[in-house]
Amino acid sequence: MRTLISPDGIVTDRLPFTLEEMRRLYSDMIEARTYDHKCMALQRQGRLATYAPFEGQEAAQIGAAAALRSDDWVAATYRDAALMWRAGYPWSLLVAGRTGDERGGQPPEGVNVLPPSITVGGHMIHAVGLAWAEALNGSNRVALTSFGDGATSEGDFHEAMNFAAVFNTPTVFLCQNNGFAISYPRDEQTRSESIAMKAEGYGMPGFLVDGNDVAAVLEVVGSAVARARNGEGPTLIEALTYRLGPHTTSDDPGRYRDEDEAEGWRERDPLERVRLLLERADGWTPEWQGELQSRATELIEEAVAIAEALPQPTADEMLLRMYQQPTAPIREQLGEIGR
Ligand SMILES: Cc1ncc(C[n+]2csc(CCOP(=O)(O)OP(=O)(O)O)c2C)c(N)n1
Repeated sequence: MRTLISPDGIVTDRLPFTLEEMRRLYSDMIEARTYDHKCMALQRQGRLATYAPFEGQEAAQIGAAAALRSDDWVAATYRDAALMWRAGYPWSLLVAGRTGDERGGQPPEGVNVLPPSITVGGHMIHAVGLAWAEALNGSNRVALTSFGDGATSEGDFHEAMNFAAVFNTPTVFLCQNNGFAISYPRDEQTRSESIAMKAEGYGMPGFLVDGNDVAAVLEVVGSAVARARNGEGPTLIEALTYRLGPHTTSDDPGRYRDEDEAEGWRERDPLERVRLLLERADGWTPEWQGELQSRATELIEEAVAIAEALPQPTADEMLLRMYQQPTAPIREQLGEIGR
């Protein structure tokens, strides 16, 4: 498993990033965690619908997004807000989406990030299609798709991986193995020793990376992106991490896992190891931490205010987004609400 920074902040190999780059990654992870905590609180106040927290997975998501160019494609899941944000999707739309507002699922012009997939695994084939289209059009954009360990049991995973390998599409498959698919543990999900090793059966490279190490994730995803951009085809990456919180705000993990295990993973916190590294390199002070935290809080509060100030959606905005021509059931629903 590729690791560059140990849990106690020691660099275990030559770090191919500058101190300034590490400070930026740290700042991004603070912003992401602030968003995550805020959304949990908003849901408890009844201001958001179900929310799927990503605490503990910030390094996997921020590191992966940092490896991309701003015009690359991202197809991710309900748990990938940090990845989607770092790739260009505004926090305010992510919040709006979680209130149930369909406009939250409409990325701004020029942002090549698909709305989050709630259907487990369904978006992997979209990423392959996007990557294939880019290759056919002669661009050198790549598509990264992120999914959980549970998604690897879906038929879509097999189709996406096989098609990508056969057609040599510039796709990066990023599996965030966070230990569970709701209550189902990773060891029961597949008899493979690792998810990364499944790559071999498809004829593509597979890598296992410490998903709580932002530098290692950036390095490994960066190499996969470079290969894809260079016409060398797809890669499967397994980022080994842990979901510190519940599956969603409707879940009680105490019913299926030992919370001591979660506590153990807190010691491998992806933010703390970078903080320790920066502190040792004179790149961190409590004052700077305070500034980062206040700035992050300000930005997230602003995003929530934007989302909550959106005027009530019209019937058109709710119902006419999906199809070019409204289907019969949609026409019926429009009729029911008086249009
Ligand atoms: C096709 C499909 N089947 C079942 C579900 C219900 N479901 C939602 S999340 C989830 C578990 C997914 O686990 P994993 O892929 O490991 O991702 P994680 O939630 O751990 O990030 C399931 C079964 C769904 N949304 N879509």
